[in-house]
Amino acid sequence: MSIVDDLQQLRADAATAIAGAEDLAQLDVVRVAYLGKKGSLTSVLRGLGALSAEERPAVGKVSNEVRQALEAAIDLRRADLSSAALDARVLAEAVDVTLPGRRRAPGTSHLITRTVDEIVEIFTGLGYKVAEGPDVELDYYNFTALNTPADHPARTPSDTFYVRDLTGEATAVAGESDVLLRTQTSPVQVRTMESTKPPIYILSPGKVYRRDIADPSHLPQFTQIEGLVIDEGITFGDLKGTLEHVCREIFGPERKVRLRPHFFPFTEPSAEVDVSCGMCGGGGCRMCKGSGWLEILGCGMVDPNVFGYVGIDPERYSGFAFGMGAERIAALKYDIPDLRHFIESDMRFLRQF
Ligand code: 2NM
Repeated sequence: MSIVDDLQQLRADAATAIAGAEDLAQLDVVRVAYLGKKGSLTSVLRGLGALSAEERPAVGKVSNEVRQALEAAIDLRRADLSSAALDARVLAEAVDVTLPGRRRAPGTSHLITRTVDEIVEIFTGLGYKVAEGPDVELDYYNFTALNTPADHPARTPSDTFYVRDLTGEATAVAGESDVLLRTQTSPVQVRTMESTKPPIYILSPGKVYRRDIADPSHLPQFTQIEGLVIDEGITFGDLKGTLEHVCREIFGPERKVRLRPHFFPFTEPSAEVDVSCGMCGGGGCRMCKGSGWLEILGCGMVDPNVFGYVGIDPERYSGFAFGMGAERIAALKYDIPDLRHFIESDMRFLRQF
């Protein structure tokens, strides 16, 4: 075998090895094995010294051709493997931009919040201002100034949440307290009458607290909306006209409104207001328990005794007041059979509204 044969054999072997390299690392191993300082080509060329001066140039030429051919083949293979590696990486790291994202349910206002807002807007449209006050109240503002007798059942600890000072720093008699969670928003109106000269046209929405067990028609905490008007010459007719307007705004223009005599300590005369049943149109059904009417609020002319507590002259001024439960209004308007739905945060209920 001549050196030229060796070179041709080496070229063929290297070509096979280059083609067989599966990645850039393997290709580099092949390159070092054939073309490196201690590689096969170098060892073949060591035999060059044994050749005659005539033979040497031809063999040298072939060896250069073999080196160049192998270098070219390696470069070509390297380019192929690099682009294959890039393709594989692109495939592995690919993100499907057409996949839909994870949707977040957008939040909405609670139905009670929206009911309060709606009723507030009806009254602000009539010129009323919104008045607010503390949830933790004094017995004086919640009961006494509202003409509620000392022995009234609503004042007992079984009906009202009293706040006791466990540090003993407050002046309340041991076991008793003049601090409570308001049972109505009327104390806001007492505070307004105390601090503001008539005319007064206010609406006081807010949370109130009563020691009731939650059931379909009672909640221990609910949202009350009370209104108060004090001006010269205010009559029961103004009260009736105002409430008829508001009831039709809330429930729709086709509904009828009626007033029934009632009693409240803070108003005289007092009445309860019914709206005709929207489910049966007044004929009687399960919704209105056969009566054709739904009770929606209490009202009356402010008792002169209340004026006495807040320093308003009953000879010059008269006024009316009313109160309604937002949960009850919403339940009647949207046919919700159980007030407890409003405080349970069950998404299956909340999503309906
Ligand atoms: C009601 C029913 C009737 C009422 C009375 C007063 C005040 F402060 F003027 F005396 N505020 N709210 C009132 C009257 C509330 O709720 C069912």
